Formats: sequence, structure tokens, C-alpha cells
Amino acid sequence: MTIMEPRKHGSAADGLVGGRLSRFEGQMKVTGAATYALEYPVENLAHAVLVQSTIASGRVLLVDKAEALAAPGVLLVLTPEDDLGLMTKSDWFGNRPDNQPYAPLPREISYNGETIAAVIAESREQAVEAIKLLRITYDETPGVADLHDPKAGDGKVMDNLSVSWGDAEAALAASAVTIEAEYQTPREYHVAMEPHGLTAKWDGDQLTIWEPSQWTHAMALNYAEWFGLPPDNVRLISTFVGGGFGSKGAALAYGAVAASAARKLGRPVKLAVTRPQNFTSYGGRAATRQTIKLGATKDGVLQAIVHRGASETSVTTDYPEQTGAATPILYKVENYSSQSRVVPVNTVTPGALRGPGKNPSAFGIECAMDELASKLGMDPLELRLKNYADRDYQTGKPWSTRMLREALAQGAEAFGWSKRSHAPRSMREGRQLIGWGIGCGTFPVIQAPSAAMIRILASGRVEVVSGAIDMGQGTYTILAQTASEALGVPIDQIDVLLGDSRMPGSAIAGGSMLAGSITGAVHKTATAARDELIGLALNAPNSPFRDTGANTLSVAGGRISVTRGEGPSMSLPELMAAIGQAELEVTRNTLPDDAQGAADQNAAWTSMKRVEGPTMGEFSMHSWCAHFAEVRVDEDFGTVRVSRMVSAFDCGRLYNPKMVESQWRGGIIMGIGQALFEEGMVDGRNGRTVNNNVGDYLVPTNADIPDLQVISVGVPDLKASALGGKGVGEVGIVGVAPAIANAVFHATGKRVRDLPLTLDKLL
Ligand code: MCN
Ligand code: MOS
Repeated sequence: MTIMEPRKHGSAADGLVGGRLSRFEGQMKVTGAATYALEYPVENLAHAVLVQSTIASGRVLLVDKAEALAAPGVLLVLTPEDDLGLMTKSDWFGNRPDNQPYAPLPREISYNGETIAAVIAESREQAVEAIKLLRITYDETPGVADLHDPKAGDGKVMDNLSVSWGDAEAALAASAVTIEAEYQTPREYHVAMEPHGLTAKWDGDQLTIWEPSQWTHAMALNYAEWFGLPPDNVRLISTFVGGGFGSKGAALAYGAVAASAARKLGRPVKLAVTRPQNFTSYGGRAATRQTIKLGATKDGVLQAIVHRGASETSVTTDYPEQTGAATPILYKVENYSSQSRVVPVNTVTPGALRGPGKNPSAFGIECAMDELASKLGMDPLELRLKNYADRDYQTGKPWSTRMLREALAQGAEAFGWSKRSHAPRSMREGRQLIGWGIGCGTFPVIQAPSAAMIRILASGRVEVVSGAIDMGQGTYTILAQTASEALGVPIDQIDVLLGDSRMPGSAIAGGSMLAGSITGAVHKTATAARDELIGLALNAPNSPFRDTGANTLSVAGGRISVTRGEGPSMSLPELMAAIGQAELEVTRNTLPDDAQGAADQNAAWTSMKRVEGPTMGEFSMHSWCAHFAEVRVDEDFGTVRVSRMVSAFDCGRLYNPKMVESQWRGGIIMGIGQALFEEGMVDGRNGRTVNNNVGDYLVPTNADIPDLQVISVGVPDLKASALGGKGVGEVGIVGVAPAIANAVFHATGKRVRDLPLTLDKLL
């Protein structure tokens, strides 16, 4: 187990909530001292390599493995012939079908790149060689390549995503000014630095999994359910994660394959999913298309929004990428109608990618607002302020907090928006056309329960323990700050231990819900630990505080003392020694009192059962942002560069502004990638992901990223979380691509409505 040694940075106040403490584990990660899942030294390892289908649709007739089995070092070949004896696991909400077998190596193929076999050998190289000797025959049937395939059709309406109020069609028809446009976004992928994979090791019927994870407890349960084990028999360890962005929240087919192989062989198995295989072992953001119609008065008062969206899904599961997710809450509108469809195609089931739903949704509505401003001859900033939503028009509920007006105002001020000459193609420097654009973004506040343990050791060191994970967002760091503040113990006395399903349960590091949830749990636990410590100091037979007559004590700077007046003052180790206490351990969770039973707790840490959405209470709770982008488009070549961005955010209180700014910038950088580069390309003949590598699937490099100025305009929101913060991790990406697309229109007079904004679309 790795213990984080906090390093001193800056002033003491940096160690408290709101301080700019640097990343706890930052130095470990950049010096290679952090052990990632696949680097754990496990003895007697065998190595598994996956084999993926090369057709999009059909059946595996035969995997002839005779030659492969005879190759040097080969231990086992798993194919659809092998019954692995697994059962289907629960879904996100904890629902599980009865007696339904699960085959991670299916015979029926529903997409190109589906895992159909695995070779396990003494070395990875031997397994890779043996794969070349497999003879696979298929019975291929016609497939649907993607959303644009004429065979794809219109798909089916998702009733639960259809929203309307007022009479949008009538209000649109009666509007003086209208626009209608179709917007498209392509398939996009997570491409986290750390690829997927795992090591699985059995000790009798105990299974240990080292695997990067966004949710240790839920993934451990996934394995337990597949193998029919009591949940406690599986331990999942994920101390460090090199990025997840939504792709590491659940155990996937390859995990079942590796763990099955380990069980069959009676020895531990490591499986590293290759970079190309990553593209189809978990789905990225689905391709989307949406039509938006806006109606307004001549002076720009919005009358109606009509939204029709579609996203591709797999032929096995309806996973909607909700293009209508941001549309209803950004502006004041009395007449609204939205409908979403999913279109099944032969792809891996798409998944959550930073800002799911909100992201493509904001691309639609924020480009559409720019088109409306342009048609009205109005400043797009003025149009947004004019239609400012004073409440949530979908639910009628008041906002908990919404500082979007301030974000627009302060962002505009810092950017110098008032100097914009509004006509397209009216700003240039030599052959470079300059454009300025705005895009707003939002992400819901999602609330989930969590647990934590605090251990005060005889040495005076304090351990903060939780199964929560840190994939780079800063969980280690903010939890040390939270515990330091609540306990009154300096930050350099605190160790944080995370990422192990044996530790207390936690919310997922997903949906931007972890920080608000887990800081609440640690704050509660640390406060309880402090109270227990004070109780011991006042009452323990040998305590020097026993006879002071004090009814409480204070803990500050790592010392415990009588709050007022004269009396002893002791360091934590001195007190622990005096009262003969080896350690003090306190565990608490944030579940309601009537949900403290084991079943309720297990469900809380492994499913979305207890998760509360942004409008489940009296208020509508969201993070907000406004991005201002400057682009330079080469008039001759059509190349687009983002030359400057200013983004202002309302994310409530910031637990650590340094982490938050880094989260925002990370989101903005991903947004720039989405705007300019990212595009999963599909071979129409066989549904293959053509650019399934980081050489061809382009993400931004340092040279693509200009100075990014980020501004916080939030105020503490105690309805959103225990300490007043709202979600930070995802909102940064939302609204970036439309800000850039709108800037490109302003620069060139060309409206590009399908991402990415490549030069061929501008020439
Ligand atoms: N934070 C804060 N004050 C707040 C809220 C958050 O200081 N009011 C800071 C903290 O450092 C916290 C971080 O921001 O650790 C993110 O907090 P939060 O918004 O609660 O998000 P989660 O911890 O739930 O992280 C998940 C989120 C998601 S859903 C994606 S996708 C994403 C993201 O975080 N993936 C990431 N940021 C990522 N950052 C990195 N480096 N790698 C990823 O894979
Ligand atoms: Mo984030 S896409 O919710 O992991």
C-alpha cells in the first residue's frame, strides 16, 4: 500500500480548505514513483492478449486454435467455445437479471473490434506471436457502419428524454425572427494517457484485481457478481489512475476474460489492452446530430426553442448521448419542445465522456444562439444577457446559485469583448482573419453519499482513508486539506490513502460528484474524530486534562489545549502516550440515519440508487460557465488556431483553486481538441475504427494551446454540498467548441455546423 507523503507548499493557509496546495502525488507521478495498476509486481504472471473481431456483424463460426496452442509459451486460448461460467452483473442502478449467463467472448458479433478471443502465454510477446496463428472464420452479415450510413434510419424516440412546456411550434410560427439549423458532432474518444488493463490474481476463492478505476467498490462488485462470489471476496486496487474521463467506471469484458483465465490457469494474469483496442473496448462519445429552431421577437426576446436530436448507439444497448441536456436550462423561454432519438449501429455501446450530454447539447444551442444574434444584427453577448434565465424554466424551480451573468460580465471584461467589431470578416491582421466568439456551458450538481475513516496514530500522524479515487483531479490533495481544517492538524501530519475497495465506500469519481460528496464525508468523519479525541482527553484516567474542569478543548496546529485560560497543551503523540491510546479510528458516512444498514450501504457504494440529480430537491443546482475565444484563420489555407481564451466559471466554493484552475484548463484543452481535431473515423465497408491510435486520432499538443485565462465568479452554495462547492471536473469542456465555432464564423463569415472545424470546411 502506498502512503502519500504530503509536501509543504507555500503558506500554512494553503493546507486548509480553499488553499492552493500543490498536488500530493504530483511529484510521485512525474518521477515514476507512483505505481499504476499494471505495474504492481505480482509473481508468476501469465500474460493475456485480446483478439478483436474484424467484422461488424455476424457470427464467429470457428476459432481454430491448434497451431496457436502449440506455439512456444502458450498456456491457454479462450474463444467463444469456452463456457466461462459467468453470470450477468447488475446495471448502474443495482438491477440484476436472474440467472442470466454472461459471455465476454460472444459468438454473435455486433461491432468491429469486439473482443472474441484471448491468448495467454508465459510472455506477452509469445501471446502476440501466437495470435497470428489463430484461424478465425466468420459468417458475416450486413452491418450499419455509423449514423451516416443510409441503412441506419431514424432510430427510436427515447420517451424519457422528451421534454416540452408551453406551445413551442405555435410560438415559433408566430415569431418575427426564426432560425433553423442542423449541428453534428462525430465520435470522440477518451484517449486517457493510461490505457485500460488489469492484473487478476486468485487466492482460493478470493480475487484481487489491480485495475485503474473511477469507482473501486462498484467495479469490485462487478467481478463478484460475474463469478458468483460474496462481494467481500473481491478486492480492487486502484491507487493511481492516469486519467479516466468517464471510461473507467465499470468492469469491462476484457476484465472478465483476464480473471477467468487466471482462474483456469491457477496463476495471476496480466492483460494490457493495446492502444488500438482501447478504442473499442469501451465506447467513447457517440456521434450526434441535432436540429434547433429558435423563434424570437425583433428585439431578440426568445419565444420558442424546438430541439430534435439523435445519437448513435449500439445494436445491443440504448445509450443516449443527450443532445437536449443543456438546451432547456441555459435561457429564459416560455415555449419549449425537445425530443431525442437513438440510432442503433454496429458500434461498441457508447459511453460517458467528460460532460456527457451537456457537451454536444451546448454545441447545438450555443451555435444556434450565435446564428440568431447574427440574424438579428445583435451582439451575441447582449442576446444572452437579454434572455437570461432567472429560474429553471423546465422545472419552475429557483436556482440554488447561478452566477452566469457575472461570468458573462467578468469574462467579457477580461477578454475585451467591448472592442469587438461585430460584422463577420471585419477583424484581421495581414492574411489572418480574427474572430471572437462566446459559448456558455453548464453541468448539473449531482449528490451522492460517501464514507471515510480517520485514524489518529500514536505517532501523531493522521490517516484519511477512503475507497474514493484520484485519477488526476486532486482528491488526495483536497481530502488532506479537509481533514487538516476539521481536525486542527497541520497538513504535513496527514496521509491520505485512497483507491481500494477494502476501504470505506465512496461515490464514483464521475458526473463531477466526487469532490462535493467525499469532502462532506471526510469533514464529518474528521469532526467526529476530533470530538472523540477531546472526549478521551477529558475523561481518560491518566489524562492531564481530566482535572482542568474544562468541558471542551481545542485542537489547533496539531496541539490539544484548554480553550480558554490556563491549562496543559499537548501534541497529539504526547496525549496518545499519556492516555495509553495506540490509535483512534473513526468511520462515518453521509447516508441518512435510516439507511445505515449493510444492504443500504452496499447499494450506496456500488450503484446509483442513492444518487440525487440536480432538481430532486427544492432547487435547481448546476455549475455554469462562459467561454470567450479568439481564433485566427489563415485566409489562404483555412487553418484555424485558437489564439486566446478567457473563461469565467461559477462552481460555488473552490476547495483548492489551484486544482480547480487545472481542471478547468484541462476541460478547455479537451474542448479545443473537440473543436479542431477530434473525429473518430469509421470505414463504411466494415465498421472499423480507422484512426484507432494517437497518431491518427488527433488531440491537442502544447503548441495548439494558447494562454487560457480562467476566472472564478462562484459563491459558496451550501445547498449543493456540505462545504459549498459545486462540480468542477466536467463543466470546463462544455461550451468551448461552440465558442470556437462562433469565433470562426465571426472571422470568416462561414458557419461550420459539424465538428471538427477542419480547414477543408473553410476553403
Ligand atoms: N474541486 C474543488 N472545488 C470544488 C469542486 C472540485 O477544488 N468545488 C477540485 C478538486 O481538486 C477535485 C476536482 O476539482 O478533486 C474535481 O472535482 P469534481 O468536479 O467533484 O469531479 P470528480 O472528483 O467527481 O472527478 C470526476 C470528473 C469527471 S466526471 C471527469 S470525466 C474528469 C474530471 O473529473 N476526468 C478527469 N477531471 C479529470 N481530471 C483528470 N486529471 N483526469 C480525468 O480522467
Ligand atoms: Mo465523467 S464522463 O462523468 O467520468
